[in-house]
Amino acid sequence: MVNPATRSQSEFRPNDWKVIVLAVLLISACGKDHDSKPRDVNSPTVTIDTPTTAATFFTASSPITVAGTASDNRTIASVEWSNAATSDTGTATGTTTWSASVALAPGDNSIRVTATDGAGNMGTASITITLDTAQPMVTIDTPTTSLAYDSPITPLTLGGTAWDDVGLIAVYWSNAATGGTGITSGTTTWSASVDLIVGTNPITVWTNDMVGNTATDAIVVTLCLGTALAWGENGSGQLGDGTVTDSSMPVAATGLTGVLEVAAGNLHAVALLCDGTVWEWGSGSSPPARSSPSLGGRWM
Ligand SMILES: [Ca+2]
Ligand SMILES: [Ca+2]
Repeated sequence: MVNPATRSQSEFRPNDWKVIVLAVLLISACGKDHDSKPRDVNSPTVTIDTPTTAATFFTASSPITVAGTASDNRTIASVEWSNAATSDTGTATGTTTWSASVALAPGDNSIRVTATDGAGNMGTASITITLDTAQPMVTIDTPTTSLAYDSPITPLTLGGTAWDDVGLIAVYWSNAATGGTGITSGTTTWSASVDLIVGTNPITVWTNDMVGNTATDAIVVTLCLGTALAWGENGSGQLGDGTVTDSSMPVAATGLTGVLEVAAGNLHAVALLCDGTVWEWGSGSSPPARSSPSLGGRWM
């Protein structure tokens, strides 16, 4: 074959142009392949490290700094955040190491961070940050809402309620007289069985919310375990032991514990219990002539 370049124009044949055009196209295509990179199909990775690497966090203050890192096989173009609770969005400062100041709404804030590479691939990370704005509350309701109570029994069941805007970790109790302390059953409605010693028992109940705010309530419980003892003539049941038999030895009035005070006449007796009730027995009580104590009323 004769080289077209060495032939005269009159010797140029139509197929020679096809050869030249193909050669130009090949050179052009080879040049383009040499300059371009494969398309980036790898998404960035983004992590939240501050305020925690955990999925949830509780705080008492707003705004809060959210920060972390991002990485990509090529480059990170931007890191952006959004807060579903406030509908706020923003661009973080930095890319591979980034941070943002995010305002919070009371309660749960679902925050999403999105890192985008130069090809538009995205990677995301999320955290729920809960803003706790209120102090908790706790009250003792059982056996009384009063500041003091005389108990005829031990252990004594204390109970009450507690509240917080976000959540309570637990409700605790302590008895300064015994050194005893514990966690109650339940939180919003709680109860505890507390051991008492004879005498005064200063008892404190407290609770903590998720960010460490504390509420307390207190009661002083006096344990009285007294009994009523008597001896002598018993013809009217005035000894209260359930018989009408005289006794030269002290006998206990049946069924009475928590006796605070006793008063006696010739043929009858009355007792004030530390729960505030008054019991009577013997002649002249109402109904008359009972040999065992019966409930007569409540001391006012
Ligand atoms: Ca990428
Ligand atoms: Ca709270």
